[in-house]
Amino acid sequence: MAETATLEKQTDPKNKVSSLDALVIGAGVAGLYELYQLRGQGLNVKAFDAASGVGGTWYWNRYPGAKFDSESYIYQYLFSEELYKGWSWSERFPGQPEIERWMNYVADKLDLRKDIQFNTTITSAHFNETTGRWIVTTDSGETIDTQFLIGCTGMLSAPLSSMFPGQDTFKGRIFHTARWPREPIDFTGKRVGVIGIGATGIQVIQTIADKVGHMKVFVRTPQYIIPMQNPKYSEADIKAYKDRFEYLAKRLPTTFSGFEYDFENGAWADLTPQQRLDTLERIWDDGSLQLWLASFSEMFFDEQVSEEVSEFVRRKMRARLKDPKLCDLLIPTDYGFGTHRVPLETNYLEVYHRPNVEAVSVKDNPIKEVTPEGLKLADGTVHEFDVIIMATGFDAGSGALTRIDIRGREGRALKEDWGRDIRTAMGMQVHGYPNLFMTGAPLAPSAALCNMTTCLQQQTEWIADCIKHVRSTNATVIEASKEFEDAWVEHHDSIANATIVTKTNSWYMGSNVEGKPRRLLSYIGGVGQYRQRCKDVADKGYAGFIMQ
Ligand code: NA7
Repeated sequence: MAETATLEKQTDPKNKVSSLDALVIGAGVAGLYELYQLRGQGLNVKAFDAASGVGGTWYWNRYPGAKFDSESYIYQYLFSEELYKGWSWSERFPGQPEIERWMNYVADKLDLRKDIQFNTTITSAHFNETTGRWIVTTDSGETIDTQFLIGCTGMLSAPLSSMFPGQDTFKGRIFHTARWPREPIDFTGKRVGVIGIGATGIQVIQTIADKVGHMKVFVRTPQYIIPMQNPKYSEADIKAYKDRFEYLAKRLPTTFSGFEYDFENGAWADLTPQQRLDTLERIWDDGSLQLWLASFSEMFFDEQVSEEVSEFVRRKMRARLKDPKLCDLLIPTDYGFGTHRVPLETNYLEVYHRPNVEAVSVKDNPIKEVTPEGLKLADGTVHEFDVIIMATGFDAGSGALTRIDIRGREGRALKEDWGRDIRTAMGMQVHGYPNLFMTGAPLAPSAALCNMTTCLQQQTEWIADCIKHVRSTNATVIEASKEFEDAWVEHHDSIANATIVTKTNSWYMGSNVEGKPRRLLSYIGGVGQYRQRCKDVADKGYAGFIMQ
């Protein structure tokens, strides 16, 4: 009996241990390119993704109204002119279906699908100190032994979907925006409750307001917003941006935020009040994130400048809201513009003037639980719904990796290490976890303050080059030294703490997750500076990294 069982165990493919040079977790923007690069180096590499298709963020976030806040012509891979020019965007800020199609175009064009295993979640990764390799397991019971492990898991990919007691008792349907079903949802005549007015909530709310029976939006922290200007692209527009490929490929990696625009409007202190206003008005009219990421950097450091820019935006918002009560509810007053993510929107504020939409303040009367009928607030009021939409965000930066059982040297667990203190070496390695690389991770420029494709390309390229370097030596293992990591954390903190961004509560600081250590998750020293620092490390033979 025992022998038969052993034989069965050995012949079951699930129990087979396969071997790779590199395993990439994720088939989104970073994962696809990392796979492409490592395969190009001749490595035996494979990517795994929990989704059934490519796209990462753009696979999962298929909620109504999901779209870019980066201009489409810069949310691109810039390593290949052919790839860039082979795709034409329909508008400046396209929606999720078009973006997902683009990601599929990339996967096909680079012939990546054959090396991606879909519908597979990586559940654990344990470093074997004897072999210097990672033992990775999947939810389907497979085991993979790999030299390098690269977590291209996304900065905003671990949804906060179980937040309230009683969610499983609700008689209607609850959707988290990042786990939206593929089939269309018919909201006709439905009573819909929306929790969350971040970048996601705003996109959903403005998109479904005219489709629902009745909608209540639960507002805890109001948002500064910028009205999006989203022209359709003509053939001439498309040709014009494609003609600028070379310029963009050089320009984007050097700016503060990886966007085309940069802080080039002069110093705030050198301008007259009228000149400042003229500049703000001009940039406001652009209808992009430029007002936030490329108007006046002083707004991140100087309370007075922050207040003046914030008041400029408040005035714009006030002018659109008819009811003073709505102004009180929807216009921020207790934090500065741009100290956390500024969403672009289209007629979002006007939604609250509709007879079928109501804003409910939950600042002083929080949501207590979900009941079979709807949402119950602290004062006992129950709001009844057919559908509850949770646009409640993510365990940003660290969550995607800490949801995997990752163990480094001496069995140390990443979840525990980051549960105490979120530290990385340039956001790409963690001391104690050799041969583990990561992108979109804490302490590197990321979603918060970077056009993701710019940063993810730079990071995946750095990692691919680093792996190439290791393989060109006699070493088999590379690990950030403790000293290097300490120095990076100190550098990161010194810039972050000089800003007023760290004073505002949001996912930027990890404050949206109870108990999460507080630290600015994204590097705020600028994409150009970050890139230069990474390059310097590589140029010095990966100084600060130990190879064995
Ligand atoms: P965000 O920006 O984290 O927004 C989450 C929203 O959910 C925000 O308005 C929260 O209010 C709200 N929220 C969370 N929990 C509650 C409770 N318990 N009660 C009421 N309201 C709550 O997530 P998004 O998905 O919009 O955006 C994440 C990023 O994805 C975005 O920045 C882009 O870069 C892409 P709070 O502010 O905490 O008071």
